[in-house]
Amino acid sequence: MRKGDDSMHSTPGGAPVAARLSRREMMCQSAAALAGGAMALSPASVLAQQGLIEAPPADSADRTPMPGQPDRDYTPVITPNGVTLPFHIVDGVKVFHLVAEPITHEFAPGLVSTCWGYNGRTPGPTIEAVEGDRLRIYVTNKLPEPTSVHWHGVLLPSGMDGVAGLNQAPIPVNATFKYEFTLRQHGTLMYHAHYDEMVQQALGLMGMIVVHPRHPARRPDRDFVLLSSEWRVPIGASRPDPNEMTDFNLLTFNGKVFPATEPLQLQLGERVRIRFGNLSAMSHHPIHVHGLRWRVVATDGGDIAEASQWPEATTLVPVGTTRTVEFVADNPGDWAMHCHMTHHVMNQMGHSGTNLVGADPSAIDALASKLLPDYMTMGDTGMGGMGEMGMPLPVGAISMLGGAGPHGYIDMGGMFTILKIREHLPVGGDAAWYKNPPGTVAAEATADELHRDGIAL
Ligand SMILES: [Cu+2]
Repeated sequence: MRKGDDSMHSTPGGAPVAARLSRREMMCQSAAALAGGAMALSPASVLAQQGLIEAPPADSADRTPMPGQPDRDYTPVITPNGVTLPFHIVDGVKVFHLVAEPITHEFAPGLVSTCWGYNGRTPGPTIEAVEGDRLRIYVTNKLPEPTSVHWHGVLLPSGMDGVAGLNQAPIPVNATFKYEFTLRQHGTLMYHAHYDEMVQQALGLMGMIVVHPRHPARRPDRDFVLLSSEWRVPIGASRPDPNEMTDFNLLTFNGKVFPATEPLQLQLGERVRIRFGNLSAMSHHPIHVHGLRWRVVATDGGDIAEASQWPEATTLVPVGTTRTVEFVADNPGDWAMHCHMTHHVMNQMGHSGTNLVGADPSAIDALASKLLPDYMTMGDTGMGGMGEMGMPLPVGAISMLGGAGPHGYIDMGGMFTILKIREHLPVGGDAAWYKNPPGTVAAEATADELHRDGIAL
């Protein structure tokens, strides 16, 4: 029996269990386990037999598998607007270093805030590894208060789980803690602060973890991670308000609001995987894709058996979960992908105005323009096009909607991005707007067409 083996645990009364078994009893147990394979299974083995997790490596305590390498063992994930955390290998262990610290973060051009992040950014860099890898993650705390890191969804020893006070002491200011565990699963997981959670997550202390299978049945051509979060940045404030509970005004994919979200560029026919995570404080996000449909293939609990996968064009990603979807990029074009909650696809200034839809502002305009020659009441006919007007904005604010598009202004903000599917992607750089084949763009109906089809106006 190996030193450190689980079966060597002590009973409350005294001697280790193994010491109380006779040699004959132990031999009988071993023989039965070998013959039947059903006795003396660890809980992890039981879960593995049920197909809920990958089988733990039988010799994980003695031998670390060869660390997985990008390209050779997996197709590296793409983190739009983000980066992957570098590692180096020491004695077969992948060594990572996260630094929790105050950062300067740009939600979109014109809106810069002081947030808290890892290694200079929010979300922190994506941690990427392979099932069976042993990880050693150093966490240095440069925040003004203690912190800790929880590895969300990772199956690991209790003392590595990161809940301050429960699993470990908080990491003091300026201290560096070491986490170490072997990955015995694959999937889309996350990491986030687990000390003063409400404040530390509201200020940005979060990131994604991607664990690739050791022997994948198939690889996607492109593999993306998008982490959703929500923020309250009052106009003119220099940092997010972590006390906000309901009225969030910036909804982000990987820390950015549209138009700052980087488009996902896809070659026609590619097999694509997108891993959505949600570490918003309060909001679930129904993520909707246009022009395509996908299958939900995994959650943060693991893979969904193929027979149980279901097709969707909108996938709800609840708070504190991941949802992995796969599809074939079979429809060329520029396709919106966004949270379907309408307040989650507009920015800061759009949430708290007075409702003027249907009001007649002409009397007010006449009076006010005597004092302010440029005065004009807005919003009485709706709020479309407001971002386009290029009004001067207060410091610490961005336009409530949008960015320039190929057919005018795109009246969207917040948790909105674009999938660009092309027959030929440019090498490096962004694909230009899609050129629709002639006759395939919605346009004003002609009088002849209306007459032909019996549409009376
Ligand atoms: Cu949403």
